[in-house]
Amino acid sequence: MSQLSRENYLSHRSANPPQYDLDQVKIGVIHMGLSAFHRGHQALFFEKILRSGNLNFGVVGVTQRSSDVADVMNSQDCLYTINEREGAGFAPIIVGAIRKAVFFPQAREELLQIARSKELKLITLTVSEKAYQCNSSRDGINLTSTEVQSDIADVNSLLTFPSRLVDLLVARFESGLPGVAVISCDNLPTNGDITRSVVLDLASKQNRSAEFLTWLKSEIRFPNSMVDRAVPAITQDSIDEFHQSYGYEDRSLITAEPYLEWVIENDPISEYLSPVGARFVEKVAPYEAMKIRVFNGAHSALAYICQLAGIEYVAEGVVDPVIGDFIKNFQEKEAGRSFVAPADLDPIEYAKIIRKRVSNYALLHKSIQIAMDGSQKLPQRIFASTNDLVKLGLSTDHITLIIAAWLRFLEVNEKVNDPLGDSLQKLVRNPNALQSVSDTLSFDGLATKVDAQLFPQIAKWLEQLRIKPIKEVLQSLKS
Ligand code: CS2
Repeated sequence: MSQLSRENYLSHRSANPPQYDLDQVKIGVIHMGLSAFHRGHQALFFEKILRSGNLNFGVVGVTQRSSDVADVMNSQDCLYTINEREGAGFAPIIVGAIRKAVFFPQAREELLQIARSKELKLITLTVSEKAYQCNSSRDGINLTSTEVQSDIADVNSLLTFPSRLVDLLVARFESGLPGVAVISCDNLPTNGDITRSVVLDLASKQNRSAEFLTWLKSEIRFPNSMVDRAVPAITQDSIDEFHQSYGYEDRSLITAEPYLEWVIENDPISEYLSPVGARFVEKVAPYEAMKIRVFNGAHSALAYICQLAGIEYVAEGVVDPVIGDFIKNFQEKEAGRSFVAPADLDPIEYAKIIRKRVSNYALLHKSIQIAMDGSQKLPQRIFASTNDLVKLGLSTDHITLIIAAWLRFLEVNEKVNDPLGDSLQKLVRNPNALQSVSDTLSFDGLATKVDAQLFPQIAKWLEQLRIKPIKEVLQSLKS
């Protein structure tokens, strides 16, 4: 059998296997949400720490909804490859940093033990935007009263990521050891502040002791962080192609772009993460705004435009003259002007680099993948910029067309991958475009509401998208 494993990994010399002793690695990190993004991004930072000779940064990766990803990881001793791709270039690295992969409901006791150990330094999260919606200050999926009131020691009641995180933090508190940092790596502005309030909210709803709540506030750090690297969902074709080239099968293969960035608010953990390339700054907010509005905003825009134009990969969309031009203008004239940029970054230069990165066809980043969960992504990627542009008195021509493209995407697809999909699709399918826009964008579950004075402008675009091909509509903006 040629599947990657402990027995054979060292023989795959051209895939850059780890040389440190896997048995000596201690678990220093609990990561919740064993996503491709975690494996392609944060795990690489931990791998670099291990490769530098500090073996205290092994990761236990926790899956939350099913054991599938953990099962595949375990079938190859938690070893996997990140294959960086650009053009015809390949740069694989076999990663050993994730030393354990577990499914929370099956491994709760083991995880509590790790939370109580002096080796634990860090908890990281990639749980996706929608998982934070249980914060009572944001609408959406609320914790049921049964979850809050039931016996919290019962693993069956630990259904949401915040309840599991609180569970781990209670164990840490009871151990009497110092607190740790909890770093959210999801694409949300103020992701650390949001995590903190979700955790504190839940802990007080659960009537946790005053001592625990005080400890939580003073000992657990929630630095905000900005993460950046395109890590598309893997396909069987990429697995097969890799197998052909490197002579082994990796069912947990990750394809990623070479670009890698992690900006974190100043925190003692910088002692370990800064030497391996993470950047520590006093305020993450301007970097996060740039990343989410100018990169992710453009990414989502491309996703809906490509979907409406029948284009499978965003890399094809961004190099199309009409679509590429539209995205450039959106980034330069609108998204990039909607906030105060970090002092060391020029939005126009930044946007140019983003378009170049997105044109990396070898990533095979599908427009349908980026289009998922629009109701969870657009509030921070598009709606926040829209409202800021109105406040600043700047043009909203492109951004309103992007919102209309999302609405049209909801309208024409039978089913979309979005937790609010069904409700929004019912509202959007109204022959009266203005009514459609106003009902959909006013839906309760959307965390940010678009300024209603723009509804007629959005409706005008939607009317056009209902009768004309998207590229013709984009082009009309030029004249
Ligand atoms: C993408 C992001 O799927 C998406 O919504 O926009 O995952 C994007 O690739 C990363 O944020 C890049 O850092």
